[in-house]
Parts: sequence; C-alpha cells; structure tokens
Amino acid sequence: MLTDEPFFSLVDGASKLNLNTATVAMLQMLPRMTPELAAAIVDWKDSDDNVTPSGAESDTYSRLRPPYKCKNAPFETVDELRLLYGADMDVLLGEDANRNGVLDPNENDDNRDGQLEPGILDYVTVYSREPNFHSDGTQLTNVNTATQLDLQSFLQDYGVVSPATRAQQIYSSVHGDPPNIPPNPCAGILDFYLRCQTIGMSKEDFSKICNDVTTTSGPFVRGRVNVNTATSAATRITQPFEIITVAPSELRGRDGPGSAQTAFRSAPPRQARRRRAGGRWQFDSGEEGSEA
Ligand SMILES: [Ca+2]
Ligand SMILES: [Ca+2]
Ligand SMILES: [Ca+2]
Ligand SMILES: [Ca+2]
Repeated sequence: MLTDEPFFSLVDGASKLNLNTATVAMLQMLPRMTPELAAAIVDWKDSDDNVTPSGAESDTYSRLRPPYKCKNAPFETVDELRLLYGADMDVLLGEDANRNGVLDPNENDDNRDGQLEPGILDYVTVYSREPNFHSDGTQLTNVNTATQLDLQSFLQDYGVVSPATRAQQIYSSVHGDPPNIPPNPCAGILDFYLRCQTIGMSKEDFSKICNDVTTTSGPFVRGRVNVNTATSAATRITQPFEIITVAPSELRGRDGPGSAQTAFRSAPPRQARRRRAGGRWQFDSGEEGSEA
C-alpha cells in the first residue's frame, strides 16, 4: 500500500536482511549498495584483521580523524553502519533524508518517479532469528550430527519413501568417505533441500520433514528472511541463498524509525507468492514463528 500520509505498523524483522549473517554477495544486491560498503560490513563484524577485497579493517579506520578501531564483532544496531568506511548518507538513507517514510518536497527524488526509494537502513536488521526447536521445546533433527540409524528412523517415522537408502545417501553426503572424500556438512536448509533433490527425494517427501530438521545446533537460527513478508528487494536477495522461512520470527520494530516505515511497501512480493503457489517450499505457515 502506498500513501502520502505517514502511518505506523508492525514490521516482521525477518522481512529484512540480517547484517550479522549476510555475505558480501547478498549485501551487494541491496539497492544503492556499493562493493566497498558491502565488504566493509563483513570486515566490521568478522573477528579478523584480514581485509576483504575492497573492504576495511582497523588499518583503514586508524587513518581517519578521529581514528578508531574496526569492531571485529557482530553488529548490535543497524546504526553502526554510520561508522563504516564507505557508508555515506545517500547509500544509508536513499531519498528519505529524514527517515519519515515519505518523499518530502525538500527531498531529492533521484530517479524522478514520484515514489520514495529508501536507503539500505530500511532493508537491514540485526535481530532476526527463529527458534531452532519445536514449540514444545523438543529438538529438531540435526542432519549434520544425526547418525545414519537416527536418520533412517526419522525418515521412517515421517513416511519418507525408501528411508534406509535415503538415510545412507544423506549421511554419506554430510560425512563424506574419509580419507578420500572429506565431510561436507549442510550449510543450511536450502543446501539440505538441494542435496535431497540430487539424491532423488521427491518434493512431497521433503515437505514431510522440512519443518522438523535443522543444520545447526544452538537455540536459534539467525538471519533467515521470510519470503512472505520480505520486500521485493529483499526477496531478490534471497533467491540464490539459504534464506527460507515462512512465519514471522519477530514482529518487532526495533531497527529505528525506518522499521515502521517499511509498511509503505509491505504488500507480499509477487515472487514469494509464486514460489509458494509453485509448491517448491512446502513449509506450513505458523509452525516455527508461532514459537518466537
Ligand atoms: Ca576481515
Ligand atoms: Ca574484521
Ligand atoms: Ca522523507
Ligand atoms: Ca524515487
């Protein structure tokens, strides 16, 4: 919905890209993002002092006046972006210099379309996360750590066709065949899905298990983007990467004034609807997010 009048509403935190989990490639797909800032974001949060190509570590920041150090730790707020090398107001704020969600008469309509194009502050978060367990507190099945026998009984319980064969194939894919084929843990659910596809598991079978598996330990999965609430820009970013969730993980507008304003573009992206309609991701809405 587009309007000239400011209004406030809740915005799904998982509709945004999480600065602490995003890669350079993902960041570079944000509107107005420069290769230098995308690399500087990764260097800001990574613990090392190795400069990502085009990026910036403490060497760069120590030459500024006044000098300061690269954080080398996760972002605690999106406003830390203002400290980053290469972060100018044009990139951060876009056409919305005062961050009120409206294209005001004194603001530049850079592309002269009469619409507001916000900067990257509107597309990013540091908070998105979802529970890595069932609503009753029980564990999901971690496909990276489960034994072959555990996998087999899991697949059997969920009615997957040929559970023994599938368990053996998944186990081999994750654990390799040392010493010749090294272990190769699944990087995320999308990676796991692609492997299941490769071994010939049907979409129907995958849909039976997808809400009950994980690829990480720890209580939360961070940084997934909700394709049902993401803006069209964020959905473009999700395409080639591991960012799939469906239910809102955290309905909180904690990313500053821009959060409430993203409601100006809150219509579900056409792409996300197609993806669901096509049945590629058979996630049931409300499962994990209701636990947040
Ligand atoms: Ca680095
Ligand atoms: Ca660093
Ligand atoms: Ca404005
Ligand atoms: Ca515009």
